[in-house]
Amino acid sequence: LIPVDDDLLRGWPLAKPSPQGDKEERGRTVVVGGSAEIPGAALLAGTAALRAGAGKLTVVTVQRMALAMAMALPEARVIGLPETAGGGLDASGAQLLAPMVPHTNALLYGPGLQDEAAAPMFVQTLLQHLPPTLPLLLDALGLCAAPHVGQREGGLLITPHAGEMAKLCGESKADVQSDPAQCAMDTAQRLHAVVVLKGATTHIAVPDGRLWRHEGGNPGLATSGSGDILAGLIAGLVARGTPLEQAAVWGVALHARAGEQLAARMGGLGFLARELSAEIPHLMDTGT
Ligand code: NPW
Ligand code: AMP
Ligand code: MG
Repeated sequence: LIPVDDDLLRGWPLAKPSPQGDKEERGRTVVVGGSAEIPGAALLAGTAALRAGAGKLTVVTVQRMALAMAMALPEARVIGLPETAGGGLDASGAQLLAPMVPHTNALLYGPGLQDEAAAPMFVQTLLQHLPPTLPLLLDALGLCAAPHVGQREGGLLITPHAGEMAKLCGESKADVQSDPAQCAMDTAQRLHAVVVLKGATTHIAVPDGRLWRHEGGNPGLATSGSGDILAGLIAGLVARGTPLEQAAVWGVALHARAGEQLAARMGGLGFLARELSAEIPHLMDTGT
């Protein structure tokens, strides 16, 4: 069990951009999520990906929210797709989407999605038309697709909280919380995934058995949209070329430290998830 602390991060630095580097070099992130009832989650995740230094961002959401999304996040390309009756993304849209995002470096699926029944079908269809080397990240409702994805060349990364993990494992939340480290490791092996099991203590497990534990952050991080920021942040790091496990460890640490900084400046409770993102660039510069 490896503790995520300053020593670990100092010895495992994020790659620096080359001085001549352009935005292509730091990769394209595609965030698929948001729905009429929860449009903000994809916005938060997309913003965090850019704050992590990703070069380009595309947000894919339901057609009727696309214009609002584009106005709220002018740095993004925004693609609107057809909706299911349940307010999710219809799988027919996945076939339309694939040729529009051919050079993606990280695909995040899930924040703010509605329609659990339709969620796995959309991403399965999309993956059939995208290269197997593309890293896939699943969060929120996108997590229900995790058992259907199989082993991926580009890797799979999931970011459940204890409630979502319980559902994914068919266990009770109390079972997950009684031994989160074991649960993260078992799930990493079963799903061939990097698992970020979130909480006040976060465990990060990879299929080969390695396990990290992060303690830090503060209760102010337990707020609406906080997990969407974490998922986008990790996706942005992956788009930059960071290996999945390093992106997971660094993403968790940066997210927690962003919370600590906001707490110190504003107070321990009541900062907004969207305010976490702006803390990230400076934290990345100072190393830890
Ligand atoms: P309960 O009720 O707490 O007992 P949430 P979420 C459980 C989007 N958002 N530890 C909880 O159980 C997200 O992207 C959009 C243990 C419940 O059964 C997602 O798509 C926002 N259990 C969606 O909303 C901002 C926990 O898990 C289940 C737990 C759901 O978001 C907000 C689901 O719980 C939000 O991020 C924990 N720490 N937390 C927007 N701006 O539009 C939850 N559970 O609270 O409905 O799940 O991850 O917050
Ligand atoms: P979500 O539930 O998906 O919005 O994610 C919540 C985020 O806040 C996760 O990254 C958790 O690890 C983090 N978090 C929640 N509660 C705490 C806490 N008490 N201390 C530190 N981090 C927390
Ligand atoms: Mg969440």
